[in-house]
Amino acid sequence: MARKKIALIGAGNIGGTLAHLAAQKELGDIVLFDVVEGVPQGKALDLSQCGPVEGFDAKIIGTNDYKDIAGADVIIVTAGVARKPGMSRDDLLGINLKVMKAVGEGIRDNAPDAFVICITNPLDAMVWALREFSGLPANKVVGMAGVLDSARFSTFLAWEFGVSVRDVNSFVLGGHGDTMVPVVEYSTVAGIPVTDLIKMGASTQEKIDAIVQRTRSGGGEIVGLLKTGSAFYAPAASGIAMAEAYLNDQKRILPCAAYVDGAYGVDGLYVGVPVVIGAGGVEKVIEINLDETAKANLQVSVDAVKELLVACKGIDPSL
Ligand code: TXD
Repeated sequence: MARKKIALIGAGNIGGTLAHLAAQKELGDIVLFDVVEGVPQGKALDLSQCGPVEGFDAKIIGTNDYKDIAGADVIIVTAGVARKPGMSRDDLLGINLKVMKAVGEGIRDNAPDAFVICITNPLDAMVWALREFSGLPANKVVGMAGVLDSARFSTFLAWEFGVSVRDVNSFVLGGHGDTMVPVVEYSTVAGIPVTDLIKMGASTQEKIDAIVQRTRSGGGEIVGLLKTGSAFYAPAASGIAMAEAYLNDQKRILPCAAYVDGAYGVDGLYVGVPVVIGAGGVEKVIEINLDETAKANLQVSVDAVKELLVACKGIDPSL
């Protein structure tokens, strides 16, 4: 059986980390693409030389030519500009929209059968634009945000309860931004809802509220510390989890920015919801019952995404 092919568009911090993780897990051969000459080639060479030490066989090449992504099974897009301190995700809109146009056309012309995972910010608008520009079916284009946001939520919950992160399962809905909706009712520790743990005295409502807030601004906290860029280890790990779910037909239920038409009262928008990812791409959007507060919060998030799309259409009338 031929090896799978993973194309990574953008060879920056996340792109390089994605390449390393994909190689370590031997998900397939890897093509690292960037517009900057030398960087993808240099990173590919460096990463290839990890092979003998770490014991992986993946072939890794760097390129500036879209033709090299031909036949890719999975494409992960991180191309664009990352947030600098003081810059909101939305400030990135104009710059990264142009990038999505070039990337979408590159995918359309060279690898239209791929499963495409978008990571570039502002995520909910960029994944929508990438779908539009590439023309791929909506179930084959998905955005990574929820896996990362819920990983952040789970990390903070595990610290609060003093338990292993493996026993925490947390739930985040909505857009990737300050309006995201961490849902405490559906977040559990070893199956016990966090709301019950508060009643049992293991934490307080105030502490959990603070964790929800820290999760919402989790990206900004790291930008503020790094000063020269944004988070990349956990974003890359999250993108790889989604790629593995597709490549290995795992039917994993992951919170992703997926195309929602009908569920949650959303009509034709990319928004963060739990979905099943398997060999068919996004195979199903899972609609859960939300209480009134979560519903209202989700609506705020949906409205924020809608505003971004209006702004995108203003910038590029072809959308
Ligand atoms: O949860 C999430 N979705 C995110 C999103 C979490 C963290 C960071 N997130 C966003 O990912 C971030 O705001 C950025 O928009 C992307 C990529 O972040 P990264 O940290 O990898 O940024 P870098 O290191 O600046 O890398 C971007 C690369 C860089 O090498 C550029 O030369 C390249 O993108 N680039 C391009 N590649 C291909 N084609 C075009 N047009 C292009 N323009 C820039």
